[in-house]
Amino acid sequence: MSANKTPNVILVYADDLGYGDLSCYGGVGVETPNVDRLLENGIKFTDGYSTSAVCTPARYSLLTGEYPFRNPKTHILPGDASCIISKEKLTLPKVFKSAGYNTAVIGKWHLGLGEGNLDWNEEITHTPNDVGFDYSFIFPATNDRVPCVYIENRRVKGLDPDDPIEVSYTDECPYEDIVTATKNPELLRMKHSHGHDQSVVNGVGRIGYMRGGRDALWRDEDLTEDFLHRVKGFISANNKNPFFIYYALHQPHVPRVPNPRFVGASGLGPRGDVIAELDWCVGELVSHLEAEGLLEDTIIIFSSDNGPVLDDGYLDDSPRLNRASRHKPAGPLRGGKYSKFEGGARVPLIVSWASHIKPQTSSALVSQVDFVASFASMLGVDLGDWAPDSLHMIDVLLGKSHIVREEIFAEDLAKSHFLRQGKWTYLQPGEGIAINYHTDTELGTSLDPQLYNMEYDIGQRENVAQLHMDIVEKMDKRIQEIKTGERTR
Ligand code: NG6
Ligand code: CA
Repeated sequence: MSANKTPNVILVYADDLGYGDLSCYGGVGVETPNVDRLLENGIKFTDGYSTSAVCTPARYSLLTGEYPFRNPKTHILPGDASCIISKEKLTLPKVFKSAGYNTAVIGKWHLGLGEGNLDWNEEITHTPNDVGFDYSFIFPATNDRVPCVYIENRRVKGLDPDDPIEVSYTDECPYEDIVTATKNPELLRMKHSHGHDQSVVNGVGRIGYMRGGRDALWRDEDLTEDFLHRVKGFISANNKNPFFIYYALHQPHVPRVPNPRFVGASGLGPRGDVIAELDWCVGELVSHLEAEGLLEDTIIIFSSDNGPVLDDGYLDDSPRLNRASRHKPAGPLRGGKYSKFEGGARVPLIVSWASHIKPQTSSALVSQVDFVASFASMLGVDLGDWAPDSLHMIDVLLGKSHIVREEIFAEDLAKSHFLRQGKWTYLQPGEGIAINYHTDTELGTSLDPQLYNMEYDIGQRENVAQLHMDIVEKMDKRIQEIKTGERTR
């Protein structure tokens, strides 16, 4: 790479991939050779975090550099929610754009579209294209929420105007003429365990009701190829100028419906098979960059939005098969998706840059909220007052410095927080259920304060709060300070 050329950046962001789901993170019973290979020129962060144990808030922080609590709309959004990133806000793609990059988001969005009462048959006025992406090819929310269509830039892709789409998230189905999982369970090829009993699309029950748009529906089996194809196309079209791609994979989120080529690939059932599919995508991405002569000019970041879950609402046999093979999606961590324990927001994080980074492991505390400020500092972009929680950590991310974040601050599904400072992790006390019996997740909720020493208790088994009330008080005060302050940067 010539000295004055800025590197391309591709952020590969998995959905619900756990700390124990990659072989390079010591995952038992999984093989992810392509992700592992990123480490031949990459850093494996052992203490990397998103800001939330669920998707929308984690992605909000990733793209805006602010903690989710600053925007009260950062909950798991329905498929017809308005866009929660305002148009004027500085975002990660805007940082790249102002440095001359072309930017794209391809994959899962889940940050809302439009400005309320969205008409899916018209141009959409508030899309990723309004918050910094030159090109977008997304599905609106999750692969288990309607509408099951792609949005390319401002329009539903492949929509027949004579078969308009309607979407509803009311409790009762407002359309008499559609198939629902409750009415027509015989049409399901994958049964639900909880929720997912509304519209049936492609033989799978979903959250929300939709009618029409038949030509525009995606097939779960094709999502991977459809996204990968666009990623490759965007790379090829931009091989002469710098680009940023937010490649938001849908795996291994439910419903787990791999392409037939990956059925049975893992021995762990559909969840393992879609992880094999995800790994294949990373291999394809790297090969394509190589073929375009761009691998050495491209930083690849690999991470996940939140921790893992086995039964997230469909009976795909994941709990039994994972137990049988002793695969633990969260590895040594306690809890998982939705949880305030480490399994919720501590995720795999790899930064790879061929011929620039030597293989290494880092235990630096790093948060995805820092990507905005880190790339701004790499590119000389002034943040002004935006991205109030994002720290300049580019040298840590590229393995050139060990001056690290002093604290990690993240939330669970219920928006209760945990704070990590050095070896200590403190979980705020609060009301609520301790275990989600649907997903079989320990949520970390307790009326008692919890303090864990991460140096010898990564599995958070021994609450030592009573032995260190001074630390508990100090950390609790710090959480209040963060929540009442305007910024942490
Ligand atoms: C939950 C869904 C779950 C998943 C999650 C969002 C039910 C019973 N559960 O409400 O399946 O879609 O929302 O996941 O409907 S996330 O990764 O996008 O945060
Ligand atoms: Ca997720």
